[in-house]
Amino acid sequence: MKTINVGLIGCGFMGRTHSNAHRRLGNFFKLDTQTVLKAICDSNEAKAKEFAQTWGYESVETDWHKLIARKDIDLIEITAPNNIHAEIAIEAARAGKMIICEKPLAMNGEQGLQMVEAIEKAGVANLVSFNYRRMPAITLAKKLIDEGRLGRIFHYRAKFLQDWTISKDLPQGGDALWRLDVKVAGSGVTGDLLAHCIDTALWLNGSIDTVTAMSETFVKERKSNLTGQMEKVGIDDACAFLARFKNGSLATFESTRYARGHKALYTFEINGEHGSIAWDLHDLHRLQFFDHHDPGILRGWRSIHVTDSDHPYMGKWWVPGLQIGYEHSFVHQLADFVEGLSNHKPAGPTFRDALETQYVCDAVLKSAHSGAWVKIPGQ
Ligand code: SOE
Repeated sequence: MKTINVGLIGCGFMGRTHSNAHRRLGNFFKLDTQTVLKAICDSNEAKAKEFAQTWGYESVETDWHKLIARKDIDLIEITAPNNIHAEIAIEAARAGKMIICEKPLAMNGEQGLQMVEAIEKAGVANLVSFNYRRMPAITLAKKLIDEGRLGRIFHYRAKFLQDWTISKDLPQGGDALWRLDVKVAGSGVTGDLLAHCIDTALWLNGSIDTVTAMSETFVKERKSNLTGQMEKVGIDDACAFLARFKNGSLATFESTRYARGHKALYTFEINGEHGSIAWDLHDLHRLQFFDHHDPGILRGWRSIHVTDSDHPYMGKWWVPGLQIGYEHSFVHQLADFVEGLSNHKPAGPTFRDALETQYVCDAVLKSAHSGAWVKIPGQ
C-alpha cells in the first residue's frame, strides 16, 4: 500500500469537510494508496491542537511555510481563506508538493494564472475543490448529457440562494465571517457561490463566451471584527448574470445571501432538444429527467432516486435505496484524485480548469460594474 502524507492548512468548515474525506476514504474506496493525516496547520495554535485531536492529525504547525518545508509532507490541502490561496499554492508547487485547493481558485484571474503557471512548471498533481461535481446525481447528469440524451442544449439556468447575511448587525471579517470581507474573500456571492454554479455549468455544458451582469451590496457598512470600526462593505451581496455558451445555448445565473428562507438552495435546470434535466441541493440524491423520446401517453418528468449500485459512486456505499449526503462529495473528490495519480488520468477540475471559472467570475464582476457584455478571455 502506497501512502500520501497530508498537510492541511485551515481549521474552518472546509478543513473539516476535507479531513472527514481522508478519514472515510480507505473505509469505502479500495485504492492502492492511503492518505495519512500528518499535520494540521493554523495560526491559532489552540484551535489547531483541538482540531488535530478531533480528526487524528499526528502533528501541529502554526506557520504554513514550515509545513511546506517539511520533507515528510506530500500533499498540501489549502482550506484557508481565499486571499492566501495563491501564496501557499505557489510555494507548495515550488517545493514539489501535490496540491488540493478550496474554491474559488484565487482572488482574481491574474493571480489564478500565476498559480497555474507555477503548478504546471513544477508538474505537481493538483485539484480545485468544486465538490458538487461529485454529487452522484450531478455526475449522472454529466453522463446523460455526454450520451447525447438531451441533444442540442438550448438553456442552462442556475441559482444558489442563501439568507445568512440579511442582518445589518452581522459583523465582517475574522473567523467564519471572512467571507464578508472583500480583502480576504475577493468578492461576495460571485466567488463563493456563483463559482460553484459556473464550474458545474462549464463541466456539463462547455465554455461560456460572454456575460452581462448586475450586482448589489444591500448593507453598505458593517462593523469589522478585526478593527472594531464600522467599515465599507466591498463584497457583492447578490449577483445575477446572463451568459451565452459557446455551444449557442443561453443561460441565467443568480445568487444571493438575501433570499429569506433559503439556506443553501443550489439548483439548476438544463433544457435540450430531446430532454431536460433538473437538480436541487436540498434533494441532492434525486435527478429530475424528462425524455421526449418516451411514448406520448407516458411522457413526464422522472424523479430518479440516485442510490442504485450502478449509479455513480453509489456502489461504494450502502445498499440501493439508502441515501448519502453533502460530505460524501468530498470523499468522492479525494478518491478520484488518488485514483488519477495511479492511472495517470488527473482528476478535474485542475487549477487550469478552475482558471476558466475564475475568468468567468472576473468577467461577471467587471460587467456588473460597467453594465456591458464582457467576453471571457481565451474564448
Ligand atoms: C457559504 O455559506 C458556503 O459555505 C460556501 O463557501 C460553500 O462553498 C458552499 O458549498 C456552501 O456555502
